[in-house]
Formats: sequence, structure tokens, C-alpha cells
Amino acid sequence: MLDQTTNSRGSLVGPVVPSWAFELAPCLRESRVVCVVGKAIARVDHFHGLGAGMITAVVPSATDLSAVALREAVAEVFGLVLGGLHDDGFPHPVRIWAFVPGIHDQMAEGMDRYRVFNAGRYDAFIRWCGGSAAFEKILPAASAVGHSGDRLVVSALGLRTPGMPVENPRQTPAFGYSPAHGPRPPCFSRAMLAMLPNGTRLLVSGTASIRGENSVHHGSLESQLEETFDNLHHLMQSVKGAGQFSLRGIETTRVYFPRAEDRAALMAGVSARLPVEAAVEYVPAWVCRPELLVEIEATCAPLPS
Ligand code: 3EB
Repeated sequence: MLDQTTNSRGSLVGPVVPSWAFELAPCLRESRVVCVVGKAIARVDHFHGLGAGMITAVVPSATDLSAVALREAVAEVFGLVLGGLHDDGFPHPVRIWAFVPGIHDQMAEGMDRYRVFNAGRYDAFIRWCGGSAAFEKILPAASAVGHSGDRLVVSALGLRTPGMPVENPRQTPAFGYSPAHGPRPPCFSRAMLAMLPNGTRLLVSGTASIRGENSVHHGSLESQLEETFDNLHHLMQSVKGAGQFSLRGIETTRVYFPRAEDRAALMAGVSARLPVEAAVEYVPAWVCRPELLVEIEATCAPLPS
């Protein structure tokens, strides 16, 4: 799905970070091949810009790994990416993208590949944060979606200065989800307020039709879209003391959707709710829960004061 698709201008979009992020750190400085879990191979690419770094790690045949091996591989890959950003002088991760192959394939009792991924990511962040108490202070914003290839791809954008995580009062923090959503919770913040080289931006994580910690409006694209925009609105309203944010300040978005037949309705519903000048990409992709029909990520500038 995500392996061969197009954005609204007709350019190919792979399992790759959006162009606004790539443009912040466009220069490839170093590319290494490393061994993970003693057998799988990963390629780790380090990109730099003037005020930002990006590290992308790719595990080519991740669908060959067992649940135990995948959890360990994900933990190692996140460790490589977070450690690499630190060594490159951009020690503060503000935004992570993960592209998970076969995201809904069952791997173990009640565990699809997304839940196994979550367990490995949790292991890495526990190590990196020195425990779960610091999650609310430093977890970056993120998106995790599926694609039809077999590669696990993790990209992280890092800065020299820390971002400030923002939560949504209508949603349980993802790192506080109950075990109903898997043995280990997804480690990310709903948004990160970050000082990018081009100014302060709110980097909004993948946002979906979730209230509290439960998916709502099963089967209804229109209602899920409305709920998603309500979540975006309330998230932006909850930013404290760093300028004001609203949907009107959105500059870029990515809309992930699993059902090809929903594209036209999404294009109509999304563009009606966004500023005309916002750059929107429509990216066919499974999202992390099978019942979710849309997930939207965004970058947002503060409103003029
Ligand atoms: C959710 O809110 C919906 O696992 O990194 C959105 C953004 C979602 C990021 C992730 C998951 C992730 O739980 C899914």
C-alpha cells in the first residue's frame, strides 16, 4: 500500500518521512550497516541540516522475525536511532515516524505486529528515559502506520534544544493506555512543541478517532473524521504559554487511510476543515488499530500575536 502511492501533486510517496522533515536535515553524513538481534541486518542513515538531524533505520526483512526477535530488534533500532541523534549533536528527539510491515498480522496470543512493536519501543524508551516517570516530560510526537512491504522503517528528527510534549485532555496519554491495548503501551506524546530552525511549530502526532483510550464511531468515516478534528482542535487549545494554536495555523498534514474507496470523501472532508494554503498528502496505509479509518498528522504554526 504505502510502498507505491502518490501525494496530491502526483509524486510518489514511499514509507518515508514527509518532505518538511526531510528538508530540515537533507544531507547524508553517514550510512552504516549494523547487526540487530545477532542476525538481522539494519541500515542506519544519518542526515544533518543546520539546526536538525534525522536518523533513519531500516530492517529489510522484518516480517521474517518471530515476536521475541522483533521486540528485541525494535528495541535495538530505537536505541540506535536515539543514541545516534545524541552522538550527532541533536540529542532531543521531537518527532518519530515508524512504518511497520504487516502491522495487523497476528504474531502471538492477542498480539499483532503493532503490539509487538509497542513492546520493543517501550523497552527502548524505558532505557533511554531511565524509567517511565520521565515519559510525560520527554516522549516525542510520533506516527506508526503499516505498509505492504517487508521493511521496518524508523525515522527520528532531533534538535539541539528539547521540545515540550503536549497532551490532549480528551485522550488518555498513549503511554498510559491500559493493557486492553497490548501488554506495553505506545510511547509517544500527542504533540511536541519544537523550536525548528524556521520557527516554533507544534508537531502533531498521528491523531485518530479515539476518546479516552477507546476507538469510537466504528464503521463511520464521516464521524471518525469529525472526532479526529475535534481531537486536533482540543489538542491545539491545550498548548500553554507558547503562543496560540488552532486548526487555522496548520501548514502541512498527512492523512493516512486504509480503504482506497474513502479517498474522495476524505479529500472533501479534510480540505473543507483546513486552511486553503495547507499542504496535504493523502497516504494509503493501515493505521495502528484495524477499526480506525483515518489518522491525521500535522505541523502547525502559532497564530500571529
Ligand atoms: C492512537 O492514538 C492512535 O504508535 O506511534 C497514533 C500516533 C497512533 C502514533 C504510535 C499510534 C502512534 O493510539 C494510533
